[in-house]
Amino acid sequence: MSKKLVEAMADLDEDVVLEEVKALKEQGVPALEIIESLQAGMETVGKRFEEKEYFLSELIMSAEVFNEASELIGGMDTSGTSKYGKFVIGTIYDDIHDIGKNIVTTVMRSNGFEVIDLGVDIPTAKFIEAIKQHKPKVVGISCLLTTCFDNVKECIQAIEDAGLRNDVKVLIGGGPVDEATGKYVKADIVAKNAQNTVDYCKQFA
Ligand code: B12
Repeated sequence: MSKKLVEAMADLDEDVVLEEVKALKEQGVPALEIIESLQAGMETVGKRFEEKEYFLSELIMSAEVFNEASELIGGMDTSGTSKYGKFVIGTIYDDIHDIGKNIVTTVMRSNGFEVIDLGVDIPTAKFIEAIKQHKPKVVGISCLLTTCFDNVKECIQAIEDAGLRNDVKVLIGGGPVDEATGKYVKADIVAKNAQNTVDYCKQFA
């Protein structure tokens, strides 16, 4: 990890973030490693927000800096033909966080999956419709808010009630999601990052 990049992201120092991303890219550091540093910086942003050192404006700013940095990183080839089948992903309803979901989408595509990205604030019915239409082996639900854990639980229960639970594995992810959350919402697996997602989904390809 780049300490300089982690700190600059945490401090929302846009110029240093972009400078450092450029430098790391030139040194040949892999895209996912650069993202890891940015993500670590975002964790500090979150902590500072919790501690009321940062406010909503800083959260918004952090998303802008992160997205600019991601654009600069680029370099993940998503044009290849899909060889591993379909993966449906979306952020659960009442939650509009999408940075992590978008990274997972990009990395899955670059690893040969056909990704159907439903977007953010996705109601249960839309997940069910997508499972029926696309018949993916795995569906991913992103959730960054603890207040939305019950929404994820309700969504997974509805997938079961629709008689689809044996057809798909349900993978959940997002900052505050852990093993206990996975058990609570009855997901099959919890993914900590995009690479875990790729490794897990390849088993069902
Ligand atoms: C940026 C940010 C925002 C931005 C989001 C912009 C956007 N376009 O996404 C904005 C400003 C909109 C925002 C709003 C809010 N936010 Co906010 N936000 C963050 C912050 C700082 C970073 C999130 C992020 O993008 N991280 C970087 C990405 C790369 O990491 P990631 O999302 O975790 O994703 C990785 C993995 O988790 C995994 N992953 C993610 N999704 C998925 C899905 C699947 C299927 C898989 C397999 C893997 C996977 O792979 C990714 C890559 O490795 C977090 C702090 C944090 N520590 O997460 C708070 C945080 C999530 N927000 C928080 C809060 C409270 C809010 C607001 C309620 C604030 C408010 N008062 O309005 C609103 C809620 C809006 C809503 N209804 O959704 C809290 C949630 C606390 C809690 N206990 O639930 C946090 C934790 C901050 C904090 N510590 O208090 N936020």
